[in-house]
Amino acid sequence: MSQKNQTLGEFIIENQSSFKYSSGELSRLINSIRLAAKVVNHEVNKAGLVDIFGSAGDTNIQGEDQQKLDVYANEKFINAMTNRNIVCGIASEEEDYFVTINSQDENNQNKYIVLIDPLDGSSNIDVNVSVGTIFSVFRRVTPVGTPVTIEDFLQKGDHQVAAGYIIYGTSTMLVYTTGDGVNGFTLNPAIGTFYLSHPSMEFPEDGVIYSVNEGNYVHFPQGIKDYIKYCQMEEGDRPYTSRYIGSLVSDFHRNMIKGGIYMYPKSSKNPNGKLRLLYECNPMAFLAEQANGWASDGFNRIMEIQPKTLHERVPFFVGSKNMVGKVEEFMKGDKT
Ligand code: AHM
Ligand code: MG
Repeated sequence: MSQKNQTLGEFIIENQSSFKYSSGELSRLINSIRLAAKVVNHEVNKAGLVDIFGSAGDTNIQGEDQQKLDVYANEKFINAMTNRNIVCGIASEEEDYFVTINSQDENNQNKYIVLIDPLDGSSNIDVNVSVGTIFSVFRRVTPVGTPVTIEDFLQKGDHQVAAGYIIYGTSTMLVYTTGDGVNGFTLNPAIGTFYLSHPSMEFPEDGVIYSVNEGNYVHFPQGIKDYIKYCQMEEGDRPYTSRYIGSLVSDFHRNMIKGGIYMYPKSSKNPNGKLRLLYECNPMAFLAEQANGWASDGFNRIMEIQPKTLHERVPFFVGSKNMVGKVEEFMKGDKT
């Protein structure tokens, strides 16, 4: 029985057997993400010292090259997973193509592939706003021991075996699911340990927060314009409150706790929206559904979309069930 104050390490061991493909490998994978998260957290927390230590491309006072934090995070997460012989392939929002791991080794029995957005919302770093890491885990579909192929990565979100995010915020948290609910762990930075602080997280079925970049309003489809007007109209608990950090992980996290919807619709500027199906939408959709929420592209369930390319984008609506349902109703009436 999981309990508050349990460490992430204890939680992983205790829950390993409840995972249907349990072999310990997935536990080791989550462990490697936990370790990389701590390293990246340390670096993200120092970001404000950039004027003292030097910015990307500079050499710092100790003679070390300074990297952009998203490049740094990408390296740390990929290294943590690669060096431990856990996964057979990784695709990252930071890389053009997927990385194959130990493909030549016939004894390589690694079954998992990972898709990762190492530092989402990184344009917020300069202004001290929370950013996040998002990850999605699948079992490979090609035979174990052979090189991974694009087919292993282009799976529907429905086939995810785990997904999660790390939020580098006022506290650093790791929130993840292996298909058995969503649990959140908060880092105690003094001792470098994550503790179970938010067991069984759930979106309230309804909420009063809508999160969208309203600066794009005139470019949105009519259905979304109508929904935004609906949110602003006086009736019942409306007008709703608008909260938009512009950092998906942070907006999602707040909405999951308080009840709300995050939207990145298509627009005349971005016909497929902005967010990436594989690195951002699928993992957040899996978490949302595991937390009693919902995720849609306005018409279809996100996790049923068949991906065609690694970096494809998709309109994204995620959050409290009834709110996402309402957007779908408005989009049905949209003839634009
Ligand atoms: P990124 O992957 O380049 O960081 O972009 C994703 C981010 C999300 O975290 C955030 O919700 C969105 O972009 C904000 O976009 P915009 O500035 O267009 O509102
Ligand atoms: Mg991103």
